[in-house]
Amino acid sequence: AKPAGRHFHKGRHLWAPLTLADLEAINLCERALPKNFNFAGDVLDQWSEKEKTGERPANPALWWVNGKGDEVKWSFQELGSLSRKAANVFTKPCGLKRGDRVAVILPRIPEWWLINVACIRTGLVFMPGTIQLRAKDILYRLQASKAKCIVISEELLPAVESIVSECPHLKTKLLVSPHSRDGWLSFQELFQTASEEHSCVETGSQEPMAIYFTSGTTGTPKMAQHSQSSLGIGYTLCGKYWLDLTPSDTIWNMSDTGWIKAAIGSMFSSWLQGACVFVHRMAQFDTDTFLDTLTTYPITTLCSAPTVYRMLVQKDLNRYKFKKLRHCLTGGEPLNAEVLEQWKTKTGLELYEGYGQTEVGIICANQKGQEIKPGSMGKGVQPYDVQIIDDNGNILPSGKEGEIALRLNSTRPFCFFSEYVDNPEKTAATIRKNFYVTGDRGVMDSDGYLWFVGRADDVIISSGYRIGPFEVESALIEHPAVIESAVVSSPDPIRGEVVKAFVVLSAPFKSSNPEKLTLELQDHVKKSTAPYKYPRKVEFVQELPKTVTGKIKRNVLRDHEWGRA
Ligand code: BCO
Repeated sequence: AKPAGRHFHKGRHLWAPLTLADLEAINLCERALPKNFNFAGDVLDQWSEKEKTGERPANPALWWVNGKGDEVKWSFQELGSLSRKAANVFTKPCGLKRGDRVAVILPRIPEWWLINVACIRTGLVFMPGTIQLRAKDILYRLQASKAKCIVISEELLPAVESIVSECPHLKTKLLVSPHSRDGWLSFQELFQTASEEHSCVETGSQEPMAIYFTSGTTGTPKMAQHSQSSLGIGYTLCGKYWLDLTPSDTIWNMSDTGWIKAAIGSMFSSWLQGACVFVHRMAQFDTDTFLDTLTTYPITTLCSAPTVYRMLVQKDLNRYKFKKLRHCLTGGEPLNAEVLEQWKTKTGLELYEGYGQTEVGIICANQKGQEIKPGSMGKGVQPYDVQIIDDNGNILPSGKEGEIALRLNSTRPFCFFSEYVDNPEKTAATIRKNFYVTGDRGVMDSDGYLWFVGRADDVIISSGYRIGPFEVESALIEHPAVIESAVVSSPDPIRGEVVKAFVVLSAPFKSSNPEKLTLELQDHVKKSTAPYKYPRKVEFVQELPKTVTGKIKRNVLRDHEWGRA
């Protein structure tokens, strides 16, 4: 394959920039990965140039609103100069160096985008986290990653201040707030005086770019590390064929900044295609505000979890005339065929489902122009070869249920996560013969469409969140009423599935009022760990089903919940 990218040539420029066609060719394995790649320098700065020459329409790169009248609109040129200033904040007063890890736990504010791009410019490894994280969650993330810096907004100050003394590696605490705080550097103050001059680091294509914490059945979340190219190049085709974006489009991707879906839909896929990323900072999700936003702003492309569409189809959608909406997408959890049909009937728009994971991105989808089979999550997308395999790594024939897997060639695809940091065993456990196994079960039909069946393990997928039962059980056991618990999924008409806890009570609590105690336990979990994980259902039981060796049989409880007992 011909090497892509920075080839030297005569003339005004030292090198010819990578074109979108080069990036597509790399994704299609028609060109080799360049040795160096930097999303800020090689993609964002190219769109700035295209703005200057009029090759890109006058559409912002980022359009942020908060519903209270505040608005931010940045072109790619403004994003470029502002993120260079932010990059100088990191390298100069913060003293951070290429490869250092930075925990970025911010709500949907424009600084989140600036800071991520600044990290890319300086070769810092950003680690996004949802602002729902609690002190214990943050402590674990800072300790496990040995992060050198944390960036937060005011909401998280008490939680972070309660644990920073236990994080010896943390050198810099950066606060994004109009107010200053003792012991914290003020991002705003440093940003005001920072220079706009900054040379983008020539990062290697395989150099780490980001770490995402992802929950499993057991233990604490794993650190899935992505490279400069896996996120920075690997979403080119996703932006083009699934999101169907062009530089004239405006995409509203609803995901919280902590999840890879935000990186995919609100950064990489969208900006690779030069589209405008629209952001609404809704303090609390609300269907009326959501629908009003679609009628007020020229959003062409909408991406949201199926739970959101399930909530929206309950509304009288005839009352709303969407300004420019033409393409709707969904992912993060399975979409019901009925919701797809209702959305189409009520809005006239198709709903294109995509399926993927933090580790490998979008691997199958209903792409624009492709016939949709309601209930199916579409076909495998290029360059992935998606198959259904058995426990021994053999491909199963169509119609047979097995594990959803990706065939590996001799080298690991560049768009994969690089590894679970410091966890070679769990990294190795994702490989079965010559396949990467997703941990999800599914069926492929004779036309190559994939149908989701469920998790192969105990992970709960609720409202698009992936929730590890062990994390919820660990929070519950901290409460004096709980002797032991088992946490499983339970069906829910809106959220697909919800977290259900079966709890064995300690003697002093056995005669407590069950409703009151349920609320107390729910409140306790919301305080102990990210509230999205709290058990929406609680059942008090005398004992839990166990194996002869004493291991709790979550599967028995789960099957009972789903009527499969
Ligand atoms: O529903 P409740 O009110 O009982 O509880 C909610 C919140 O009120 C509560 N909460 C939040 N902050 C709190 C708090 N309680 C106390 N103190 C606080 N500080 O906790 C519960 C959180 O649940 P939620 O986040 O589901 O809230 P909500 O408002 O119901 O939002 C609904 C959705 C659909 C907007 C939300 O669930 C959502 O955004 N889901 C999508 C998640 C997502 O983006 N997943 C993608 C992951 S990446 C991926 O899948 C890879 C694909 C390649």
